[in-house]
Amino acid sequence: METSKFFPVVETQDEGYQKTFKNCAELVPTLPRSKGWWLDELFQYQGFWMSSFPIRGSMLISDHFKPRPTDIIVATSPKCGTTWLRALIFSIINRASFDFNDHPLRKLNPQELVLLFEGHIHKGGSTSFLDDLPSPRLLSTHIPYSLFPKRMTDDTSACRFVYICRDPKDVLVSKWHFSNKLRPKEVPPLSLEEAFDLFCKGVSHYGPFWDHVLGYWKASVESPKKVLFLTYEDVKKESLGCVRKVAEFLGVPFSPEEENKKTVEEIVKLCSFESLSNLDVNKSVAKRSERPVSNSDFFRKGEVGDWVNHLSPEMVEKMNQITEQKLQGIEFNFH
Ligand code: PAP
Repeated sequence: METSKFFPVVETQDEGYQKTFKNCAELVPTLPRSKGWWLDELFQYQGFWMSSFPIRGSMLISDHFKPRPTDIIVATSPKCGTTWLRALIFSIINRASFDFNDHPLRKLNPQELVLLFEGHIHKGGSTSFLDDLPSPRLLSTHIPYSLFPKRMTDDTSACRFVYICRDPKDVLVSKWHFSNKLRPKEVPPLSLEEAFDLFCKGVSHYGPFWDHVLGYWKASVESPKKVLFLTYEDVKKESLGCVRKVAEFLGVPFSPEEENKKTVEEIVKLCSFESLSNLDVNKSVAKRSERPVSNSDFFRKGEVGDWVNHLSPEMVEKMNQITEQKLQGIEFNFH
Protein backbone atom coordinates (compact mmCIF):
# COMPACT_ATOMS: atom_id res chain seq x y z
CA MET A 1 0.00 0.00 0.00
CA GLU A 2 1.37 3.44 -0.74
CA THR A 3 1.36 6.06 1.96
CA SER A 4 2.56 9.34 0.45
CA LYS A 5 0.79 12.41 1.82
CA PHE A 6 0.64 13.76 -1.72
CA PHE A 7 -1.74 11.15 -3.15
CA PRO A 8 -5.08 9.56 -2.51
CA VAL A 9 -4.41 6.01 -1.38
CA VAL A 10 -4.89 3.31 -4.01
CA GLU A 11 -4.32 -0.22 -2.77
CA THR A 12 -2.73 -2.45 -5.35
CA GLN A 13 -1.29 -5.94 -5.60
CA ASP A 14 0.25 -5.10 -8.97
CA GLU A 15 4.03 -5.01 -8.56
CA GLY A 16 4.51 -2.74 -11.54
CA TYR A 17 2.07 -0.20 -10.11
CA GLN A 18 3.70 -0.48 -6.68
CA LYS A 19 7.05 0.36 -8.22
CA THR A 20 5.67 3.41 -10.05
CA PHE A 21 3.86 4.56 -6.90
CA LYS A 22 7.12 4.29 -4.97
CA ASN A 23 9.13 6.15 -7.62
CA CYS A 24 6.53 8.88 -7.76
CA ALA A 25 6.24 9.21 -3.99
CA GLU A 26 10.02 9.66 -3.81
CA LEU A 27 10.17 12.08 -6.72
CA VAL A 28 7.35 14.53 -5.98
CA PRO A 29 8.73 15.97 -2.71
CA THR A 30 11.99 16.79 -4.54
CA LEU A 31 10.32 18.82 -7.32
CA PRO A 32 10.08 22.64 -7.40
CA ARG A 33 6.68 23.59 -6.03
CA SER A 34 4.28 26.50 -5.98
CA LYS A 35 0.93 27.20 -4.41
CA GLY A 36 -1.91 26.28 -6.74
CA TRP A 37 -5.14 28.02 -7.65
CA TRP A 38 -7.48 26.39 -5.14
CA LEU A 39 -5.29 25.58 -2.14
CA ASP A 40 -3.65 22.76 -4.04
CA GLU A 41 0.08 22.61 -4.69
CA LEU A 42 1.63 22.51 -8.13
CA PHE A 43 4.92 20.75 -8.87
CA GLN A 44 7.19 21.37 -11.83
CA TYR A 45 7.51 18.03 -13.56
CA GLN A 46 9.41 17.71 -16.85
CA GLY A 47 8.90 21.41 -17.51
CA PHE A 48 5.18 21.55 -16.66
CA TRP A 49 3.31 22.60 -13.51
CA MET A 50 1.02 19.82 -12.39
CA SER A 51 -0.59 18.63 -9.20
CA SER A 52 0.66 15.39 -7.74
CA PHE A 53 -2.18 13.10 -8.84
CA PRO A 54 -1.79 13.72 -12.60
CA ILE A 55 1.99 13.48 -12.23
CA ARG A 56 1.47 9.98 -10.93
CA GLY A 57 -1.10 9.39 -13.69
CA SER A 58 1.42 10.46 -16.27
CA MET A 59 4.05 8.13 -14.80
CA LEU A 60 1.58 5.24 -14.78
CA ILE A 61 0.78 5.89 -18.45
CA SER A 62 4.49 5.93 -19.31
CA ASP A 63 5.27 2.78 -17.35
CA HIS A 64 2.19 0.64 -17.97
CA PHE A 65 -0.35 1.80 -20.55
CA LYS A 66 -0.78 -0.53 -23.51
CA PRO A 67 -1.94 1.59 -26.46
CA ARG A 68 -4.12 0.21 -29.24
CA PRO A 69 -4.04 1.47 -32.82
CA THR A 70 -7.69 2.50 -32.45
CA ASP A 71 -7.16 4.70 -29.36
CA ILE A 72 -8.35 8.29 -29.65
CA ILE A 73 -7.05 10.87 -27.19
CA VAL A 74 -8.88 14.19 -26.77
CA ALA A 75 -6.14 16.54 -25.58
CA THR A 76 -6.40 20.08 -24.25
CA SER A 77 -4.83 22.51 -21.89
CA PRO A 78 -7.49 23.05 -19.19
CA LYS A 79 -10.39 25.37 -20.05
CA CYS A 80 -9.82 25.22 -23.81
CA GLY A 81 -13.03 23.31 -24.55
CA THR A 82 -12.47 19.69 -23.62
CA THR A 83 -16.09 19.24 -22.49
CA TRP A 84 -17.23 20.33 -25.94
CA LEU A 85 -14.65 18.31 -27.86
CA ARG A 86 -15.37 15.19 -25.78
CA ALA A 87 -19.05 15.53 -26.66
CA LEU A 88 -18.36 16.12 -30.35
CA ILE A 89 -15.95 13.20 -30.77
CA PHE A 90 -18.11 10.84 -28.74
CA SER A 91 -21.05 11.73 -31.01
CA ILE A 92 -18.98 11.37 -34.19
CA ILE A 93 -17.58 7.93 -33.46
CA ASN A 94 -20.80 6.54 -31.99
CA ARG A 95 -23.21 8.11 -34.46
CA ALA A 96 -24.45 4.79 -35.81
CA SER A 97 -25.28 3.47 -32.34
CA PHE A 98 -27.52 6.17 -30.92
CA ASP A 99 -30.65 8.12 -31.72
CA PHE A 100 -30.06 11.85 -31.21
CA ASN A 101 -33.27 12.11 -29.17
CA ASP A 102 -32.21 9.37 -26.81
CA HIS A 103 -28.48 9.97 -26.73
CA PRO A 104 -26.07 9.20 -23.84
CA LEU A 105 -25.12 12.90 -23.84
CA ARG A 106 -28.66 13.67 -22.71
CA LYS A 107 -28.07 11.62 -19.55
CA LEU A 108 -24.38 11.96 -18.81
CA ASN A 109 -22.02 14.92 -18.67
CA PRO A 110 -19.28 14.65 -21.36
CA GLN A 111 -16.71 14.47 -18.57
CA GLU A 112 -18.39 11.27 -17.31
CA LEU A 113 -18.83 9.83 -20.77
CA VAL A 114 -15.24 10.37 -21.88
CA LEU A 115 -12.93 9.77 -18.94
CA LEU A 116 -9.82 11.68 -17.97
CA PHE A 117 -6.93 9.39 -18.86
CA GLU A 118 -4.49 10.47 -16.12
CA GLY A 119 -7.29 10.33 -13.55
CA HIS A 120 -8.60 6.87 -14.41
CA ILE A 121 -5.32 5.02 -14.92
CA HIS A 122 -5.04 4.80 -11.11
CA LYS A 123 -8.38 3.02 -10.88
CA GLY A 124 -8.28 -0.49 -9.47
CA GLY A 125 -4.51 -0.30 -8.97
CA SER A 126 -3.75 -1.83 -12.37
CA THR A 127 -4.37 -1.23 -16.06
CA SER A 128 -7.30 -3.66 -16.02
CA PHE A 129 -9.88 -0.85 -16.01
CA LEU A 130 -8.47 0.66 -19.21
CA ASP A 131 -7.72 -2.76 -20.71
CA ASP A 132 -11.39 -3.69 -20.35
CA LEU A 133 -12.71 -0.67 -22.26
CA PRO A 134 -13.99 -1.63 -25.72
CA SER A 135 -12.31 -0.27 -28.86
CA PRO A 136 -12.17 2.38 -30.02
CA ARG A 137 -11.20 3.74 -26.61
CA LEU A 138 -11.88 7.45 -26.34
CA LEU A 139 -9.95 9.11 -23.52
CA SER A 140 -9.40 12.69 -22.56
CA THR A 141 -6.20 14.26 -21.25
CA HIS A 142 -4.49 17.47 -20.23
CA ILE A 143 -1.04 15.84 -20.25
CA PRO A 144 1.50 17.67 -22.45
CA TYR A 145 2.48 15.80 -25.62
CA SER A 146 6.13 15.44 -24.59
CA LEU A 147 5.13 13.47 -21.47
CA PHE A 148 3.52 10.64 -23.42
CA PRO A 149 5.70 7.59 -24.04
CA LYS A 150 7.27 7.13 -27.47
CA ARG A 151 5.16 4.02 -28.04
CA MET A 152 2.16 6.39 -28.20
CA THR A 153 3.71 9.32 -30.05
CA ASP A 154 6.07 7.79 -32.61
CA ASP A 155 4.88 7.33 -36.15
CA THR A 156 4.67 3.56 -35.87
CA SER A 157 1.90 3.81 -33.28
CA ALA A 158 -1.47 4.52 -34.82
CA CYS A 159 -3.15 5.98 -31.74
CA ARG A 160 -4.43 9.47 -32.54
CA PHE A 161 -4.69 12.78 -30.69
CA VAL A 162 -7.20 15.56 -31.32
CA TYR A 163 -6.07 18.79 -29.64
CA ILE A 164 -8.05 21.96 -29.10
CA CYS A 165 -6.55 25.23 -27.93
CA ARG A 166 -8.06 28.62 -27.22
CA ASP A 167 -7.14 32.27 -26.84
CA PRO A 168 -5.15 32.31 -23.57
CA LYS A 169 -7.01 35.44 -22.45
CA ASP A 170 -10.29 33.49 -22.50
CA VAL A 171 -8.56 30.50 -20.93
CA LEU A 172 -7.36 32.63 -18.05
CA VAL A 173 -10.81 34.15 -17.44
CA SER A 174 -12.48 30.73 -17.60
CA LYS A 175 -9.88 29.20 -15.29
CA TRP A 176 -10.15 32.05 -12.80
CA HIS A 177 -13.93 31.62 -12.51
CA PHE A 178 -13.56 27.85 -12.22
CA SER A 179 -10.85 28.13 -9.56
CA ASN A 180 -13.00 30.31 -7.38
CA LYS A 181 -15.74 27.68 -7.53
CA LEU A 182 -13.25 25.10 -6.28
CA ARG A 183 -11.77 27.21 -3.50
CA PRO A 184 -13.07 26.35 -0.06
CA LYS A 185 -15.55 28.94 1.25
CA GLU A 186 -13.35 29.78 4.24
CA VAL A 187 -10.53 31.21 2.11
CA PRO A 188 -10.81 34.49 0.21
CA PRO A 189 -11.39 34.25 -3.55
CA LEU A 190 -8.39 34.27 -5.86
CA SER A 191 -8.10 37.77 -7.29
CA LEU A 192 -7.94 38.17 -11.05
CA GLU A 193 -4.59 39.96 -10.64
CA GLU A 194 -3.14 36.99 -8.77
CA ALA A 195 -4.52 34.53 -11.32
CA PHE A 196 -3.11 36.64 -14.16
CA ASP A 197 0.30 36.72 -12.55
CA LEU A 198 0.39 32.95 -11.98
CA PHE A 199 -0.84 32.23 -15.52
CA CYS A 200 1.71 34.55 -17.17
CA LYS A 201 4.50 32.93 -15.16
CA GLY A 202 3.32 29.58 -16.49
CA VAL A 203 2.23 28.42 -13.04
CA SER A 204 -1.16 26.98 -13.95
CA HIS A 205 -2.32 23.38 -14.20
CA TYR A 206 -0.33 21.65 -16.96
CA GLY A 207 1.24 25.03 -17.78
CA PRO A 208 3.01 26.97 -19.14
CA PHE A 209 -0.04 27.20 -21.42
CA TRP A 210 2.07 28.23 -24.43
CA ASP A 211 4.50 25.30 -24.09
CA HIS A 212 1.53 22.94 -23.95
CA VAL A 213 0.14 24.40 -27.18
CA LEU A 214 3.53 24.35 -28.89
CA GLY A 215 4.11 20.67 -28.11
CA TYR A 216 0.88 19.61 -29.79
CA TRP A 217 1.24 22.14 -32.62
CA LYS A 218 4.69 20.84 -33.56
CA ALA A 219 3.45 17.25 -33.39
CA SER A 220 0.50 18.12 -35.66
CA VAL A 221 2.90 19.60 -38.23
CA GLU A 222 5.36 16.71 -38.02
CA SER A 223 2.73 13.96 -37.84
CA PRO A 224 -0.52 15.27 -39.34
CA LYS A 225 -2.03 11.78 -39.42
CA LYS A 226 -1.42 11.38 -35.70
CA VAL A 227 -2.30 14.79 -34.26
CA LEU A 228 -5.14 17.05 -35.38
CA PHE A 229 -4.90 20.62 -34.10
CA LEU A 230 -8.06 22.72 -33.68
CA THR A 231 -8.88 26.03 -32.06
CA TYR A 232 -11.99 26.76 -29.99
CA GLU A 233 -12.52 29.86 -32.10
CA ASP A 234 -12.50 27.86 -35.36
CA VAL A 235 -14.87 25.24 -33.99
CA LYS A 236 -17.26 28.06 -32.97
CA LYS A 237 -17.03 29.76 -36.35
CA GLU A 238 -16.93 26.69 -38.58
CA SER A 239 -18.60 24.00 -36.49
CA LEU A 240 -19.84 21.91 -39.42
CA GLY A 241 -16.51 22.03 -41.25
CA CYS A 242 -14.58 21.15 -38.08
CA VAL A 243 -16.82 18.18 -37.31
CA ARG A 244 -16.30 16.87 -40.87
CA LYS A 245 -12.54 17.41 -40.49
CA VAL A 246 -12.43 15.46 -37.21
CA ALA A 247 -14.46 12.59 -38.72
CA GLU A 248 -12.12 12.40 -41.70
CA PHE A 249 -9.05 12.52 -39.47
CA LEU A 250 -10.44 9.63 -37.42
CA GLY A 251 -11.11 7.62 -40.56
CA VAL A 252 -14.90 7.78 -40.27
CA PRO A 253 -15.96 10.45 -42.82
CA PHE A 254 -19.64 11.23 -43.25
CA SER A 255 -21.28 9.35 -46.11
CA PRO A 256 -23.53 11.08 -48.69
CA GLU A 257 -26.53 9.45 -46.94
CA GLU A 258 -25.45 10.92 -43.62
CA GLU A 259 -24.96 14.31 -45.25
CA ASN A 260 -28.49 14.05 -46.70
CA LYS A 261 -29.88 13.12 -43.29
CA LYS A 262 -28.08 16.18 -41.83
CA THR A 263 -26.14 14.07 -39.32
CA VAL A 264 -23.36 16.65 -39.06
CA GLU A 265 -25.91 19.35 -38.22
CA GLU A 266 -27.50 17.06 -35.59
CA ILE A 267 -24.13 16.50 -33.92
CA VAL A 268 -23.29 20.20 -33.88
CA LYS A 269 -26.73 21.02 -32.45
CA LEU A 270 -26.64 18.35 -29.75
CA CYS A 271 -23.14 19.38 -28.62
CA SER A 272 -23.70 23.14 -28.72
CA PHE A 273 -23.30 25.11 -25.52
CA GLU A 274 -27.00 26.03 -25.55
CA SER A 275 -28.12 22.44 -25.91
CA LEU A 276 -25.73 20.77 -23.44
CA SER A 277 -25.89 23.45 -20.76
CA ASN A 278 -29.69 23.25 -20.71
CA LEU A 279 -29.89 19.52 -20.10
CA ASP A 280 -30.91 18.56 -16.57
CA VAL A 281 -27.80 16.41 -16.14
CA ASN A 282 -25.57 19.41 -16.85
CA LYS A 283 -27.55 21.80 -14.66
CA SER A 284 -26.78 19.58 -11.69
CA VAL A 285 -24.85 21.27 -8.89
CA ALA A 286 -24.28 18.03 -6.93
CA LYS A 287 -20.64 17.22 -6.15
CA ARG A 288 -19.18 13.79 -5.57
CA SER A 289 -16.22 13.06 -3.35
CA GLU A 290 -14.03 11.82 -6.21
CA ARG A 291 -14.74 14.98 -8.25
CA PRO A 292 -15.11 18.15 -6.21
CA VAL A 293 -16.85 20.00 -9.05
CA SER A 294 -20.39 19.73 -10.29
CA ASN A 295 -21.54 19.11 -13.85
CA SER A 296 -22.79 22.68 -14.12
CA ASP A 297 -19.28 24.01 -13.36
CA PHE A 298 -18.15 22.97 -16.84
CA PHE A 299 -20.63 25.36 -18.46
CA ARG A 300 -20.25 29.09 -17.87
CA LYS A 301 -20.63 31.34 -20.94
CA GLY A 302 -19.16 29.32 -23.79
CA GLU A 303 -18.24 32.44 -25.76
CA VAL A 304 -15.28 33.73 -27.72
CA GLY A 305 -13.81 36.96 -26.36
CA ASP A 306 -15.34 37.18 -22.88
CA TRP A 307 -11.92 38.48 -21.77
CA VAL A 308 -12.98 42.00 -22.85
CA ASN A 309 -15.31 42.03 -19.84
CA HIS A 310 -12.54 41.21 -17.37
CA LEU A 311 -9.00 42.15 -18.40
CA SER A 312 -7.49 45.65 -18.18
CA PRO A 313 -5.75 47.10 -21.27
CA GLU A 314 -2.39 46.50 -19.54
CA MET A 315 -3.23 42.84 -18.93
CA VAL A 316 -4.32 42.41 -22.55
CA GLU A 317 -1.11 43.98 -23.81
CA LYS A 318 1.08 41.82 -21.62
CA MET A 319 -0.75 38.60 -22.49
CA ASN A 320 -0.68 39.38 -26.23
CA GLN A 321 3.03 40.09 -26.02
CA ILE A 322 3.75 36.77 -24.33
CA THR A 323 1.61 34.93 -26.88
CA GLU A 324 3.27 36.66 -29.84
CA GLN A 325 6.70 35.92 -28.48
CA LYS A 326 6.06 32.31 -27.46
CA LEU A 327 3.98 31.28 -30.47
CA GLN A 328 6.11 33.05 -33.09
CA GLY A 329 5.86 31.46 -36.52
CA ILE A 330 2.78 29.45 -35.65
CA GLU A 331 0.17 29.48 -38.38
CA PHE A 332 -3.03 29.89 -36.46
CA ASN A 333 -4.72 32.69 -34.63
CA PHE A 334 -7.48 33.07 -32.11
CA HIS A 335 -10.00 35.05 -34.19
P1 PAP B 1 -11.91 21.52 -18.25
O1 PAP B 1 -10.56 21.96 -18.68
O2 PAP B 1 -12.17 21.76 -16.79
O3 PAP B 1 -12.23 20.12 -18.65
P2 PAP B 1 -13.23 22.77 -20.52
O4 PAP B 1 -14.44 22.05 -20.94
O5 PAP B 1 -12.00 22.56 -21.33
O6 PAP B 1 -12.97 22.48 -18.97
O7 PAP B 1 -13.50 24.32 -20.53
C1 PAP B 1 -14.64 24.89 -20.02
C2 PAP B 1 -15.01 26.01 -20.96
O8 PAP B 1 -15.65 25.49 -22.12
C3 PAP B 1 -15.99 26.98 -20.33
O9 PAP B 1 -15.69 28.23 -20.93
P3 PAP B 1 -16.09 29.63 -20.30
O10 PAP B 1 -15.69 29.63 -18.86
O11 PAP B 1 -15.35 30.67 -21.09
O12 PAP B 1 -17.56 29.77 -20.50
C4 PAP B 1 -17.31 26.41 -20.80
O13 PAP B 1 -18.39 27.32 -20.73
C5 PAP B 1 -16.95 26.05 -22.23
N1 PAP B 1 -17.87 25.05 -22.81
C6 PAP B 1 -18.39 23.95 -22.22
N2 PAP B 1 -19.18 23.29 -23.08
C7 PAP B 1 -19.17 23.98 -24.23
C8 PAP B 1 -19.81 23.80 -25.50
N3 PAP B 1 -20.63 22.79 -25.72
N4 PAP B 1 -19.56 24.72 -26.46
C9 PAP B 1 -18.73 25.76 -26.24
N5 PAP B 1 -18.10 25.99 -25.07
C10 PAP B 1 -18.31 25.10 -24.07
